[in-house]
Amino acid sequence: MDEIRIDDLKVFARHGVFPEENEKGQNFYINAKLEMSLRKAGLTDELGASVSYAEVCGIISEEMQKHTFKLIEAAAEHLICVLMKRFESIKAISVEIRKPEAPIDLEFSSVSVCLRRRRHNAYIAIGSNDDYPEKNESSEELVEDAIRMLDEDPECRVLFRSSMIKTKPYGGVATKEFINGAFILETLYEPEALLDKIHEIENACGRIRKERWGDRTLDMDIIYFDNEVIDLPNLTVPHRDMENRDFVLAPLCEIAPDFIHPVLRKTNRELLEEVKEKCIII
Ligand code: A4P
Ligand code: MG
Repeated sequence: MDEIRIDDLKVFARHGVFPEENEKGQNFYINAKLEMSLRKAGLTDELGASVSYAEVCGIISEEMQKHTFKLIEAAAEHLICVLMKRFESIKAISVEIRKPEAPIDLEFSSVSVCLRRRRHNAYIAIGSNDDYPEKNESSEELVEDAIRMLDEDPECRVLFRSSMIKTKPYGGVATKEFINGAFILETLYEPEALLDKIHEIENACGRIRKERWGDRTLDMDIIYFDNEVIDLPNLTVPHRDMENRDFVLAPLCEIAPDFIHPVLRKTNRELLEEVKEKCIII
């Protein structure tokens, strides 16, 4: 991947754990690496086909001064989110923040953090078959709320979403009808961090884990994460059993019919055609 690099951009700002750092301020030095295709800019010689490094420097300087973070990790994370939102053509960003005047009573030249984030596409199935009386919200409203909460997260953006369908309960445990759908989420989170985020939103929407496959106010499952195959104790991707569920595959086919299951090597459309037990009712 091509790169635009910015080295040692000097910014006077007030980040730090100690109150005197927030009051007095100090110099920070920032390195940024923007990974993107520069072929078009190289061929056309047009700035519009690239990203203006002057604008990037301006944004970094302004954001570093506008906020006061305790940690340079948080400052770097924030810079990455802002730059990724502003420039859609950037595929990945590394930001290094150096702090040569950090309050350490020993001889050293600098301390620094370096963060790298890249865009991923997560394919999420969403479902609900219970309302949330505490918030006076129906299944339909809970599903909308959850999608909005993810879209509003600085590290996420909903790219495409399916329509919502009503389905009969699958698995023999849940009793009420479901609302089901799917969406493609562009995210800077790595898979486990995305799972944590999803659980946080499920909890905010009144999810109580009583029994597996039972009635629920909100359930979000990571069906695919790019083309990755993940086998961790708390996360299996592609989602196990998704190939047997038309309530997952039908919405997925609306938004990504040709996406290929990285293990079964079949498209969503082919998988849907093979599902035996149909439970879509509308
Ligand atoms: N987990 C592992 N892999 C994943 C993944 N790819 N995405 C772990 C999300 N979570 C994953 O899930 C249990 C644990 O699975 C999580 O803690 C996570 O670490 P859960 O959401 O707490 O419990 P659950 O949903 O009851 O279990 P499970 O096995 O995820 O059930 P499903 O697969 O979500 O199925 N019928 C209709 N018509 N529509 C539905 O939406 N949903 C279910 C639940 C049953 N019947 C349904 C529907
Ligand atoms: Mg689940």
